[in-house]
Amino acid sequence: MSREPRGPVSRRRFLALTGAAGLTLLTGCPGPAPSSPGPPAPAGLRLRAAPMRVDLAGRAVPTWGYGTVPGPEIRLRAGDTLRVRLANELPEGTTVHWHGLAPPNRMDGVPGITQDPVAPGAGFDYEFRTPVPGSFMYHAHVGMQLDRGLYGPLIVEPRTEELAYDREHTLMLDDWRDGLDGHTGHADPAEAPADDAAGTVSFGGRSYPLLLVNGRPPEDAAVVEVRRGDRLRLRVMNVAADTGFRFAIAGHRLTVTHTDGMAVEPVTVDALRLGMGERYDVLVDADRPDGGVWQIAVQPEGRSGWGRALLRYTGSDASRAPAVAERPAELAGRLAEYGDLLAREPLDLPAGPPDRQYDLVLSGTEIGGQSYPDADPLPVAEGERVRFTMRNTSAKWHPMHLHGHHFQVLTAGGRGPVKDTVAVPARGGEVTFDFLATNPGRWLFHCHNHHHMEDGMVRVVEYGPAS
Ligand SMILES: [Cu+2]
Repeated sequence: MSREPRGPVSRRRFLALTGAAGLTLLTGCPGPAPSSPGPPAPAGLRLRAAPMRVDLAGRAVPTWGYGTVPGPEIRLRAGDTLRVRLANELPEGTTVHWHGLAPPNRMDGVPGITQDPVAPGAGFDYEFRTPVPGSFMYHAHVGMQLDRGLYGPLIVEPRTEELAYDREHTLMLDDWRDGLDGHTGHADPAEAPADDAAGTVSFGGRSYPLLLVNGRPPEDAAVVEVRRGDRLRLRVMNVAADTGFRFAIAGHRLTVTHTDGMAVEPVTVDALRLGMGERYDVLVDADRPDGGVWQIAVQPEGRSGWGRALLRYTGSDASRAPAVAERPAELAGRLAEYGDLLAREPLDLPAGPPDRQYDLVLSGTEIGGQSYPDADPLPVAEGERVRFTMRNTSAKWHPMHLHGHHFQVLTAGGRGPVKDTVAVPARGGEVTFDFLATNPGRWLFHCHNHHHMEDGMVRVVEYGPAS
């Protein structure tokens, strides 16, 4: 996929590295000045997975994480080589999956498919090039480990940034119960989801006591600081196990520029919907003449609960912050739907019908009538144009994620967004996407509701000879 920059290069943009969610891992380097064109090439990054405590509004609860929740931000430039040494200090095996990236198969971090879990006390060196820029995530991919704190943001910057903005911030949205009730995140049969009322948008059925934004509960919200007149870039990422979110900012609109890291024609809306595993980049103009402190609203779809962060104009009185539970009208405003989004650079797919097509019914425990691990591989051959059509017969939405590839969602006459995770609506909802089979190996295709995944909503796309 060609990534030629279009449009003018920003002069006012700079990298607000210190404003990002976590630390930038820059081993052996003091870090760039804010006006630097980009961070130095990362080398020797280290991720240490270990038991830890996370402070939830003054309550320190035990979890597993990479030192902080979210884990440290990893930031590279397109074409760099990611080198991460995973040190496993957990009492069980673990791996890291690079969500949205297309690494060589052996670096994909999926136990039983591409990699044996890294044993307790052992380490593993992940190393691969990252040619495609975008907003990605990394997370553990063993059992329900992701439901703990084992996740973080991974940003690949383009060599030439085409967007103009003054500062940026990453917001990771999560559902949380680790350490709060002795629960380690495994599905509780007593919480088996009941069917929702028709028309309810629901991605899962479990209850989670807290929703976190950048590891912070609503009572101790993360603050995004802006100056009046700033254009802010937000990278919003849903890393939850069981919760889809509606996202909005009181008093401000959102201009969507990317989905799952891939550029779309800009469209201005009031709210986003993010299934688990999805990311949206938006631009926000901090244009309130009176400044202030504004709710960044994170409302779960189809269930109770509430998360938030705060947008604070520098110098504004923090005591003017909105009440914790104040829900802005923008949540019910215009929503960015897939049909609104046009790929800036559609995938370069061969013309004509697909070489191979799979029609897959999503049931909640099965994909295409089979439940993993009692499931056949889905064969593809290198160079093929492959089509997946998914029809959801269940009462929950399913955010379906394909490892190792970007796909073209076939909305808007084939010019829909290029993504790696796509939410298929409940009760008969259908989504079709095409991808080009260019990354040989065995790749997971699964629901990013980790409970549904554990229940069998997993298939393996397996490269083999052409049929
Ligand atoms: Cu699902």
